Amino acid sequence: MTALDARPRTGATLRFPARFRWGTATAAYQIEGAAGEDGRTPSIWDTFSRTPGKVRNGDTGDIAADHYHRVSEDVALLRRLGVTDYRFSIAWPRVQPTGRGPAVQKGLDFYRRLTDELRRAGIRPVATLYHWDLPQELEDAGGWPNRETAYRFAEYAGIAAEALGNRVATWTTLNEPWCAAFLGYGSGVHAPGRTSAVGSLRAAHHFNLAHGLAVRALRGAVPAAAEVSLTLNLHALRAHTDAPQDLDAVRRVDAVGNRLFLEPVFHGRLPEDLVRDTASVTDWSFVRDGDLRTAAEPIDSLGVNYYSPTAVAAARSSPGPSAAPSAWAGAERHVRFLPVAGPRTAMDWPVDSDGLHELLLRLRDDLPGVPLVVTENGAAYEDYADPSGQVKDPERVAYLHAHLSAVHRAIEDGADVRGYFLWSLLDNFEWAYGYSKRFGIVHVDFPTQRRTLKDSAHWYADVIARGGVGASA
Ligand code: IFM
Repeated sequence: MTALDARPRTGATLRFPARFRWGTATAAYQIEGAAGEDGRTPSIWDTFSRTPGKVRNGDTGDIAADHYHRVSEDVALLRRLGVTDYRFSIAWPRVQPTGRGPAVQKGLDFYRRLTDELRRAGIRPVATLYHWDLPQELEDAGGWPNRETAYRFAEYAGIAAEALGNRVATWTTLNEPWCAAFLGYGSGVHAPGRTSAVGSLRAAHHFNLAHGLAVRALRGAVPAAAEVSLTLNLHALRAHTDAPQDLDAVRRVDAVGNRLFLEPVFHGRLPEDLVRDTASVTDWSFVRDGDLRTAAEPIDSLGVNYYSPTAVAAARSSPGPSAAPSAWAGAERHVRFLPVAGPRTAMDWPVDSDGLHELLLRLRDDLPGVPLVVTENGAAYEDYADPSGQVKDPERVAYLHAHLSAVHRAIEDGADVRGYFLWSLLDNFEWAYGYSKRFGIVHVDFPTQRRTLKDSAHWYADVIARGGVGASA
């Protein structure tokens, strides 16, 4: 019997378990604004977005969706949606501006206010400690390739836990460490924009270490009922053919894109094949005794972010030296990334909900007993308010319907999926794309900061109210 069989069926054709968590997700730098207020100092994204040519249109998160000044309005939106949970991130440079030493109370007060308002609205606060905004001072001291950053992170986790421990229901240590390590320190398309294969591998290891240290700090400070988690953007991989070379290309991408995080965190070991694949770059001597045990501190659930699958084939010719900065240490000279067929979002990402189902079933098989939560899923489209003030986004509704149906199918197939967080509540600062991409189910008119519920927001509110989706969107 799956979790679905026990519940009464009403309205929705595909009904989710009764205690399923319905949420939306955001991140501090993408929505808060108030970049220089109340003691906040620059993060690597403030610096990066001010560096000419790094972010489209020279956009920055200085004002973003001005959430810092609009908490009540935004919690009211969440209440209208009827979400059970809200996932947000805490800005490290707002709470501990230099990444060292005592906390800034005004920074903590903001999150006290937010979590109090959420709790008054009956919404569970789900806080992420790191969604990419490293205090610039720590980057200047070496950033994530420097082991010391992991210890700084654990200290910050302890500060946040002491201050907010009785308010936050679920703590997530890191959001998408693959992106932070490999886009930030490998390909350099994200902050801090460094391009070093060994730097990206060191950063990844220090993220795993920081995660484990933070889990310990959290467990020591938050009530036993609070959940502790980690969110990964796992890659749903498809081999071009069953030829051994294509399967080996998938293995390499899987090693650096997925198993570099899954194996330390759930099994306390490094993927041995990745260590071999990267032997010309590093001997991994930055991994010290005990690190992998620390990374494997038990957690209560795994957060999974999914947008689209990744298709991989073997490189066409035998690998020569690669000059281009890459996010795929150990794989870069051996693989080709292929387009996936089908409709595309405004990010040019393929719409393919089977990838989410495949990923959840893989985790069901690889991590038995680990509850899963889809902590991000959603799509960007070219949205605008029409003359009547409505924002019609049928493609997003279709995307969400397909992906929620895929989650439902995964639960029917035995995956222990406990919740779904839609990315994103609000249109926001989409990193290197600036404000040119809109992921929100609430439209933000940035010059006026006026919020308008898109059709998808009304649709999602209906899904939550009915506890599931219909057979079609
Ligand atoms: O906006 C991002 C988010 O910050 C992390 N996950 C992917 C989203 C869409 O690109």
